[in-house]
Amino acid sequence: FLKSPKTVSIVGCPFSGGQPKIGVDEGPIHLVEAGLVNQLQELGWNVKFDGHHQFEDIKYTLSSSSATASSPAAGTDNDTSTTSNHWDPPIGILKNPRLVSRVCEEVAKVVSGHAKKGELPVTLGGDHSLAMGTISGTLDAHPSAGVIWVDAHADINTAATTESGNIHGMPVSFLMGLDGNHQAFSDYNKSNSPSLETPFAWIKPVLKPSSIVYIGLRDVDSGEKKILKDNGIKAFSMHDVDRYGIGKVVEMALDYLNADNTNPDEVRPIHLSFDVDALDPSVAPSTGTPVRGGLTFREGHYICERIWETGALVGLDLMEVNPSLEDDVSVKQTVAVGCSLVRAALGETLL
Ligand code: NNH
Ligand code: MN
Ligand code: MN
Ligand code: MN
Repeated sequence: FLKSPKTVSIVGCPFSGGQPKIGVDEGPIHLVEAGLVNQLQELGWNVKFDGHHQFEDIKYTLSSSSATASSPAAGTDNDTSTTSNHWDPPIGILKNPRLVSRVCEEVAKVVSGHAKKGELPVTLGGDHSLAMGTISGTLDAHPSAGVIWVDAHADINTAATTESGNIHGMPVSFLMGLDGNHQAFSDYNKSNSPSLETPFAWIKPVLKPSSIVYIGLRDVDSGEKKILKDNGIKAFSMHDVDRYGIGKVVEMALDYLNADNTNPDEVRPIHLSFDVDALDPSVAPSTGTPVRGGLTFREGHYICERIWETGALVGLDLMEVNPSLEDDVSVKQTVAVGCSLVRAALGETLL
């Protein structure tokens, strides 16, 4: 399908509602300002980019469709995403559930639309809750696709296990339709005030537990460990990267996904969801939840290069760059690494 370079569509998603720190919504703006579009054109890609997505109208629609829309929004501190709005109160402890749901629903349509035209969607976050949208979109266009999720975190908490209530720690559980969410949302429906919508009802549980492989994990919550185990989900932690080396780990990840391919005659399409916090904080400091002991610059790039080399890449996410964290030098460094990972996944470094 994507043998020779054609068209890449940049899906810029300035969105931070899946976590509490402001600034991650500026990630895509900084990545593009750093010259990413030109850099990809120089690699021979036809690049489609017509500005970042505006999710403001979603906020507006949500707030004005709420029965209590005339009352002022709660809270005035500048930490917009922890300030819950009257039109989007928490469900359990989940923060901004309706906003996150609507934004991801739109992203899913955009990504699927590009992918169905044969383009390669590259989504720039924004926080990792957006992957509910990107992966739904990819699987809509390429139903046999497998996911490689590169992250310090597993992002597979359910409404029953999350300790933070931050939805960027949960997207995989929604994509899989795990039980812990069903229960929480059916409880919510019983007590729901009819003016407020039930979020995440649009998500189809399209991702099988056997269709994802993790690389880089080192900060996994205890509830998540149980979920990974109970569902037999393949995960290569930093311990595995140390033990086998990154080359072997990526081969094992690719072999695992291809062994499970529903169509044994094709190389299985791959969606790569890359959370920049998978990299060591010395390499990518400007991110919301840095964890020591991460991937080196080369290990991160190797993953991208090897996946490019398979010719099977059908979707790419680069998430969680937060240009308002750490000093200017760190921000520049993190943005530059982000651009560099995208270029590596799009064929830059292979001779
Ligand atoms: N596991 C934690 C949570 O659910 C942290 C998730 N943070 C991330 N994930 N940055 O990639 O809140
Ligand atoms: Mn800025
Ligand atoms: Mn993540
Ligand atoms: Mn992470």
